[in-house]
Amino acid sequence: MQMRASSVYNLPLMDLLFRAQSVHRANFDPNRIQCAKLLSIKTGGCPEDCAYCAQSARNGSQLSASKMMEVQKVLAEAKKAKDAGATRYCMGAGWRSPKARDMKAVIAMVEGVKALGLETCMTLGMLDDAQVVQLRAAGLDYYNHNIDTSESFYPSIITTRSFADRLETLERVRLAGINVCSGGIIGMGESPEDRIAMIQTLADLPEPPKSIPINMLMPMAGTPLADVPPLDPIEMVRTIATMRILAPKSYVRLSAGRSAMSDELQAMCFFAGANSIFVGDTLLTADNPGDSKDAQLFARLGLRAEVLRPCGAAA
Ligand code: SAM
Ligand code: DTB
Ligand code: SF4
Repeated sequence: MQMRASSVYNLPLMDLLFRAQSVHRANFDPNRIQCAKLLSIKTGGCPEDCAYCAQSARNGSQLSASKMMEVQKVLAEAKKAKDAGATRYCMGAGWRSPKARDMKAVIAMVEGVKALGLETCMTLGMLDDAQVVQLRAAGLDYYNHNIDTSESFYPSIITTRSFADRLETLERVRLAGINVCSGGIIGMGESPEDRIAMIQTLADLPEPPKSIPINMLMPMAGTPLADVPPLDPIEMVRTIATMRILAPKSYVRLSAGRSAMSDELQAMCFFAGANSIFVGDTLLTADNPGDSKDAQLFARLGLRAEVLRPCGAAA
């Protein structure tokens, strides 16, 4: 029977966790975590008004806009990430959408990172029909484009593009044969019903995204959400557990926000079914715990990093 997020999210926590961990074990090795590395290939100066984001030119954050990184520099960073144990390399740009003139370098990055034996992911904003075809032809494995929150809360967070725009790009990506990576952010002042609706929307896509990042808001100085009161961390655990139950075969990523989380909270998130993290000491612009802290965390919890089989399928 297909579960509804609304019938699961508010279960007594022990019941929710037991269900989520049972679903998780039926589909994944519960002691393996996928390690992805992020790189901002073009930072800041973004014309969108996403209230959480340090890269929006409309927000008062101090971030100055950079040019797109050179391909060779990106590949050198990707090689370092591979040597440190990452299996997926995610490249992000502070764009509303890529310009035609940007595509040549973007494609060279996909091809080069893939040639290193890493899975590739890009997050570049909205894509048109020609761009999804170009990215597919380059061999892009995943495209990240988050729905971010519920349809009804979305206009309180972003006004420069609509929820429907986001869904449209996701559908283009899917139809082009690129794996969809899509999730959202919690802790932006949304209600539990908004979190439930976001989870349900993701689960009800033509197929659930294969990769689902769940971000805890990292309040960025100068943004409209800089002073939002912190969310009860148990809501993060509930969000992950519910997402795991509704998308049993997807990677659910405990994404932004780990630098403010205790080992114990992260352990609960893994028990709830999170099986992917971003490694390294920076995300796009914000802090992340870094490799030595994560090595200690993995040792404490008996977790191991996932490795890729030669064919590219996750072990
Ligand atoms: N510009 C592209 C876009 O918006 O799709 C790609 C980059 S954008 C920074 C990628 C995602 O990072 C956003 O959709 C959002 O979910 C997440 N994100 C950005 N700032 C964040 C913050 N302060 N805390 C948590 N997540 C954040
Ligand atoms: C996603 O869902 N989270 C990542 C990735 N996809 C691109 C980005 C997190 C950004 C956190 C804030 C920053 O680094 O500026
Ligand atoms: Fe731009 Fe993406 Fe940040 Fe929104 S989330 S302001 S689109 S970089």
